[in-house]
Amino acid sequence: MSRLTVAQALVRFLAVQETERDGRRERLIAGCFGIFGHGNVAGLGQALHQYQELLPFHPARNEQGMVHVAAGYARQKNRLSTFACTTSVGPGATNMVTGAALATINRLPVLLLPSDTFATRTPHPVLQMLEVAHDATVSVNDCFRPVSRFYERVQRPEQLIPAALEAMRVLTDPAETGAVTLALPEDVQAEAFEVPDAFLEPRVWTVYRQPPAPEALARAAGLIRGAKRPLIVAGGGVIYSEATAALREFVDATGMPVGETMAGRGALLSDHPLSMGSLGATGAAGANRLAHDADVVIGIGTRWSDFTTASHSAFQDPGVRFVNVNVAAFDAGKQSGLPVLADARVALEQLREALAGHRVDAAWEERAASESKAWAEEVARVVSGNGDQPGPPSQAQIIKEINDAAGETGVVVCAAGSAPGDLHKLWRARDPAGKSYHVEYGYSCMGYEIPGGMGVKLAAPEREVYVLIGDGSYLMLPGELVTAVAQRVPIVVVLVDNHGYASIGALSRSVGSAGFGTLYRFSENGSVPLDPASTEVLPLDLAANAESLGAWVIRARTIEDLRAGLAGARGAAGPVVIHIEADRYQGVPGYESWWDVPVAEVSEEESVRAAREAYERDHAQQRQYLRSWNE
Ligand SMILES: Cc1ncc(C[n+]2csc(CCOP(=O)(O)OP(=O)(O)O)c2C)c(N)n1
Ligand SMILES: [Mg+2]
Repeated sequence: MSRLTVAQALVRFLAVQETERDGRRERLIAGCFGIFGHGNVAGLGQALHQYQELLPFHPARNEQGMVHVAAGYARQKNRLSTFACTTSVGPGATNMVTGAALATINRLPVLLLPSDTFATRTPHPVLQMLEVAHDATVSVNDCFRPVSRFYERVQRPEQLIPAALEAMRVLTDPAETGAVTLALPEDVQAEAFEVPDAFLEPRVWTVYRQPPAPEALARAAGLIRGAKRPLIVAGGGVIYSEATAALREFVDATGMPVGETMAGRGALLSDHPLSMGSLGATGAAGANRLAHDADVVIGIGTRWSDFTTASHSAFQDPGVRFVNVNVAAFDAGKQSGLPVLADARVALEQLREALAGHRVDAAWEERAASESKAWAEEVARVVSGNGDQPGPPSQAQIIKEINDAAGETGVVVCAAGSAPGDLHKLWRARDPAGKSYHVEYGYSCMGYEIPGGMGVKLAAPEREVYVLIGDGSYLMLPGELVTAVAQRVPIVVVLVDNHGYASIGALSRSVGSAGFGTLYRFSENGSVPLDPASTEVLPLDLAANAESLGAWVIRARTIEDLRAGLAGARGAAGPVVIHIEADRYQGVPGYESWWDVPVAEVSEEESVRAAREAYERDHAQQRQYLRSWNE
């Protein structure tokens, strides 16, 4: 027994947790990010100071940002390691709610330690406390409940022990993982108790590879054997389970084409003849044409988001059936599919054996291979820009430069704006482990890019990390650049400035609303200017802004400047920001796809009425996927 405060016991505990998969071990909690206030300065602040050698502490600039660092790190580590994040009470705590939602939606482990108001309640109402007159057990931290996979408020010191153990279990369970929140009242953090030695001893959390039930495997093999036009949809689960080699072997053995989700992009090398690239709303032409006709769709490690299914319009065969390989029963049950509850790698290996000697119809395979080739040519065309036309380069050209600079192992990090869709279509994945493409598109959270990229670099210092960020996203959360400067994290941030929200501007035009409110401009009478043709932009200098935060800034005007900047940024000792203007209106087109964004049913505006008509036509393509796998 040792007499320790709750915070001291927690820090000592976190420092000795490990994960293990396939016999490889690593630290579960790599360190702790934090911002101190009265809620945690004497509790966790004191403990982290005392045990600096055991659990490294990293000061952050914004609580949301530090959760993004943890999420980016966890994703790069295939969910086997993450960071803890400590905050004060009140605003510091609730600043983490967005980060928690992002982690939970993307199924990424992050450990959140918001401080809470006094368990004793004696000094209440304490600074920054929300008073709920009818329910004294409520605090602002209850906002974490819906966005956490495990939540507990530790009201007594002894409660730390079961809470901490349960937290580790959820963090390391691939089916349950997400944000885990332990709310720590400020008085309880500093309270001492007798801590059993066993609680402080090293503990290993094994991540087992769950094999599929034999019946499920047999049924899946039967369905696939009977398929005339099968299509694999590779999701993030393929990459997290390190199943990219198993996927390649499966594809080589069976001749089945593969489309990829946002999280699964890069699961198969882009040059593979059966790699169809991106699928769905931001999908490649060939991938979407195959999806249209597929009769059996094998989803592996996907949560079937609306971008993947093109809002339930991608798969049009009236008899289409789904096989869902997933560690989470919740996802395995979607689309009336045959659930194959299993680790992606084991399932792919066993399916390959069960299908030994089987190969898809030659015509289907040939069609896929020719679509894959045609798509590579289309990508090459789109990224080559528009010749010698004056004006800033297109985003597609910028993506090509980053793709070339990244080579085989560089990682592109992105989250919101027009870049994720463009990247999904255009990125040529060249890393056999599938780790070159890191687009956070579960929450598509503006502001994730810089801290998320920092997390990636901390997890994989040997890789070059390229953060692709729009001016809008940059303005949401530039502060973590300071953290990257302070910690000398050499990420390369390519800041694409098109003076506003180009993606939402295009979306607004497509629903008939003329890009309303999406350009950065001076307001008129407290409102946005009514003249959509007005081109006067705000005198913002985001390059100077980045410079003022301590980053090394390169101002690129041409695509050649960008290329030179990317080459020059190599080997920098801290973050480099390459600022470049991009053409606001020269977007990458959509290919054989649709995304359900509802259009006003009635309007005085002709443009809206026209958009509504188009919407109703497209909407008729929406399907419910009700045919059961065993029909
Ligand atoms: C936190 C947050 N708020 C709002 C949105 C909705 N949204 C998606 S993209 C976008 C604009 C992004 O602008 P920018 O980063 O400049 O990229 P661009 O669209 O110009 O490519 C907005 C407002 C979001 N995804 N995240
Ligand atoms: Mg922009």
